[in-house]
Amino acid sequence: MNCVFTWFVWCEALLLSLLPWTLTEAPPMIPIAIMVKNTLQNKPLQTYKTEVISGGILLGAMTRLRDSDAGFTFTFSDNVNYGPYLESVNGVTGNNEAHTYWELLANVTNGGFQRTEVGIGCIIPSPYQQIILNFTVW
Ligand code: B12
Ligand SMILES: *[C@@H]1O[C@H](CO)[C@@H](O)[C@H](O)[C@H]1NC(C)=O
Ligand SMILES: *[C@@H]1O[C@H](CO)[C@@H](O)[C@H](O)[C@H]1NC(C)=O
Repeated sequence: MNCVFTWFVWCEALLLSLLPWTLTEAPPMIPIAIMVKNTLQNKPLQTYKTEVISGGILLGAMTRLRDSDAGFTFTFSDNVNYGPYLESVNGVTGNNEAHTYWELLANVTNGGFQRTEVGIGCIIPSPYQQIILNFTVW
């Protein structure tokens, strides 16, 4: 058999065995937690254990969670520059006059919770990452 061809077949087999889902089927789901925090209105912390597709965006996990029977709801608007802006969570809407908004935080390695540098359309959660949707003021 042609040497280059043999090499190619071997490499493809190796690739498929290392990353079994990349070329063949949908990637696995990874567990994450979405926490809804609203101390401004003295609401209890709510924690939703859910899943995101591996490499997928937080918005996808939030949409699946909303479509499940977990009782989680949210709305967003489309910003031309930065994508989806989270407007409301579980019926509570940010308000420009009151200077309230839904802040996004995530736990980072050895660093506790930090504000994310991007919005819900760009956050790609890591396995078991905890995301806080925090109703706060600016
Ligand atoms: C002020 C400001 C805010 C204010 C807006 C208050 C208001 N209604 O005026 C508040 C505090 C609410 C805010 C929130 C967030 N922000 Co902000 N914000 C800014 C800032 C400093 C100025 C925006 C502005 O007034 N522009 C001038 C006006 C005339 O233009 P505009 O297009 O109308 O501005 C609107 C958008 O910028 C929008 N907006 C603001 N932040 C964000 C973030 C996202 C993801 C989206 C979709 C829209 C959006 O609100 C503005 C008013 O409507 C910019 C940085 C900059 N210097 O531009 C960051 C900036 C836009 N924000 C950023 C981020 C990451 C966030 C948060 C995700 C932070 C967090 N982890 O919680 C949250 C949004 C969460 C959510 N609910 O979706 C990033 C976006 C980067 C990206 N590629 O996604 C920027 C670029 C700062 C940075 N470099 O990190 N923000
Ligand atoms: C966030 O916290 C969870 C639970 O403690 C942990 O399993 C996960 O590795 C953390 N994620 C990061 C990025 O530190
Ligand atoms: C969440 O919002 C509250 C109320 O504004 C604020 O005190 C707190 O620092 C924010 N961040 C976290 C991680 O709770």
